[in-house]
Amino acid sequence: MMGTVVTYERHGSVGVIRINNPPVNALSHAVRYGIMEALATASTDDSLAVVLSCDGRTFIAGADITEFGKPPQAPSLPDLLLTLDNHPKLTIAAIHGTALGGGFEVALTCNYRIALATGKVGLPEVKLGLLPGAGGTQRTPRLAGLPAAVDLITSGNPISAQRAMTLQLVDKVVEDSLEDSAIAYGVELVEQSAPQRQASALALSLSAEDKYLIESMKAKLLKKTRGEHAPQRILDCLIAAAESPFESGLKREREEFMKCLADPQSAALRHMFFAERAAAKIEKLPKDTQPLAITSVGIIGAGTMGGGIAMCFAQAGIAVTLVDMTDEAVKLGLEKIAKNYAISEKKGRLTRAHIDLTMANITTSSNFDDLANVDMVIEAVFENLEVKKEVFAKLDGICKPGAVLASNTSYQSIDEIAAATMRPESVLGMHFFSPANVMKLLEVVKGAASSDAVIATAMAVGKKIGKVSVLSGMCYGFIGNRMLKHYGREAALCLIEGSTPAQIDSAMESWGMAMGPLAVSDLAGLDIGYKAREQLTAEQKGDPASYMVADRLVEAGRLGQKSGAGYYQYDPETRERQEDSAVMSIVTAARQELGITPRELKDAEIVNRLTLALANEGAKLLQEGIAQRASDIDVVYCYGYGFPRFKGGPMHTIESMGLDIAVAQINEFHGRLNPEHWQVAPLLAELVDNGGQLADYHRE
Ligand code: T1G
Repeated sequence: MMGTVVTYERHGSVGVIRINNPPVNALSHAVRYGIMEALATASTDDSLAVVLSCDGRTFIAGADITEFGKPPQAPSLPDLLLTLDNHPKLTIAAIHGTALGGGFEVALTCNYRIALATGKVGLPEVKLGLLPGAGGTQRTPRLAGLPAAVDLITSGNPISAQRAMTLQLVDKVVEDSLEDSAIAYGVELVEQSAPQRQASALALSLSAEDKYLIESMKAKLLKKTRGEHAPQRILDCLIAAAESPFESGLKREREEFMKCLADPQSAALRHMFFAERAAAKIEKLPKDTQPLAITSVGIIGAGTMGGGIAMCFAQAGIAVTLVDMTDEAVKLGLEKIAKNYAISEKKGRLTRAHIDLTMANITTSSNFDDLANVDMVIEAVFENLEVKKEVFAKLDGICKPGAVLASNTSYQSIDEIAAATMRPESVLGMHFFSPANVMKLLEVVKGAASSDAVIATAMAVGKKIGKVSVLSGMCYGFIGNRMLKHYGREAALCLIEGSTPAQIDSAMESWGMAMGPLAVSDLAGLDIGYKAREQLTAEQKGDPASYMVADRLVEAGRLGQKSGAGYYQYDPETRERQEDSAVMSIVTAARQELGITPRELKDAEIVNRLTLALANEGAKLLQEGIAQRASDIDVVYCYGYGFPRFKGGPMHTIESMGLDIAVAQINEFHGRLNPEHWQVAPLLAELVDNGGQLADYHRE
């Protein structure tokens, strides 16, 4: 009757509508159609109550995101929920796994909700640039009150079944036998002549404090989300829920939902949802490749990076041996980790019990021999190739056969490091981003000899420690830092051509970057680039205009935040950045030395140059096979470099702009700026010529 995705069967006086649409029971057209049919059957048979439950690992986890942008197919979810809301029988949702988005909206439309204790509920639409478009903004506040609804819907984070019950969003929580319990619950409710409670019929008013809460949330979210539209629209829907009858609130919600669906920000965020999942897939890796089991890890180097990496593994329950050259160095490293955790505890992010458990996973040593039996070693020592080669040669003689030897290097050649060992197949890069215990990106860098199993292992262990792993081929700077060089070059050139640090950074931050490029340089330390340039020839350094100011700042002792001043002056207490006239004196002197007459630059030129410099280099990486797919590059930039997810990453940005427009702009830069910097990536030219898309490009 309803095909295989939805079945209906009777259990005594209770009808059970069961959904089986793996992997997450998304509300595809077939599912919506099947539920509608099952409700029709249940409305005329002699059942007294109807249970809605799901097979597999979770209750409905939302609308089918793959259907967005395609022609709608009846019944729509709102139509289905209108039928459900007015169904003649008592309806009960049986929740397990993660009842999310449209799935939770289905449950909220049922008269009652019973959940497995391990179950979670949530309305994560905001993470897709959307809002609950099937009554969620109208029913949630009626059941749980406005403050809880504001938090649940604007954060998009799931809550436990227990918490949901406290908020009146779930009526009963059971430890097991969910479907049987739901059937028994139905019988019990019928016997008690329980009312067919409709959330839509509940009254809601807007108190003065609720109104204040919503207004203050509008301001807070505008700042926090850097201009995302969905959170603002959600708050408007919640006000409508409190100020108007259900039907008109529902109508307003639909209008705001359709605006979100058409918004480029949502297209970008939905792109990122699938991009993050695609990044985990390694093309050409045999399907039966088994990752090695990693239960113990050695970290070499107890500095900032090594300590942060150690925290990632310890928090995932993996035994860590933190090694450095001296006991003193290791002791300092451990103290820094403990201090980091104390700050998290003070902020209420972690409990002392959790911290003690995590710290118990970390042992320390100043003797490499203690790494003889670990499954994996991650080297995080000084960024010098010779030092790294010595470390790997030593590890090669100590670690057990089959141990994975990874380097956290940002630039150095994995192949040269691997050649220092007798096991190059076990060597690869695992490039973390500072602070390693916070930043989600992990670049897994494949050496020429890295085996499939070792690559699969690094990708899997990355996921286990909560990272988003992206595979990179071997080139100087891998994916992220190779592109960053061009981004930084354009920022430096905009400065010396006539702009100021404040204009460049505020232009990029207003556009959506978490932090402007010059402020980022100050954070990382200007001396790092300075030291790297010292090892290069004049030719390798490129156009002096692209680094003269940075050099002059370092030579003036302005290393960035670490010295209290760089491109900006930093308040010693708040670390707030302030413009500093001394910097513009240095810039003016450099302009004179180079014979550059300053001109006015518009913010749009700054944004275009920096974003197109990234995407153009990204297209070269893609064509060289360093990145597997364009969306991997977007994942690298959104998870490792503060690129706004609501722009979808550099490659999605130019795809949305139109590759023909992007190429025309690059050609305009080629004609007006330094032509060596603005050579259109051959792949972009090819795609414009044949009308192709970056999203469809796969290197043969
Ligand atoms: N639609 C289509 N496919 C989905 C999907 C969805 N909603 N959710 C997951 N998938 C796919 C996913 O792409 C992957 O595919 C596989 O399922 C496993 O997912 C009207 C408008 C549920 C917590 O935002 O948060 O309802 O890669 O790898 O880590 O108001 O998936 O295997 O081919 O993530 O165990 C709202 C999104 C939609 C939930 C499971 N719902 N999903 O996590 O597995 S909008 C969401 C998740 C909406 C209504 C609005 C997670 C998960 P493949 P996975 P997981």
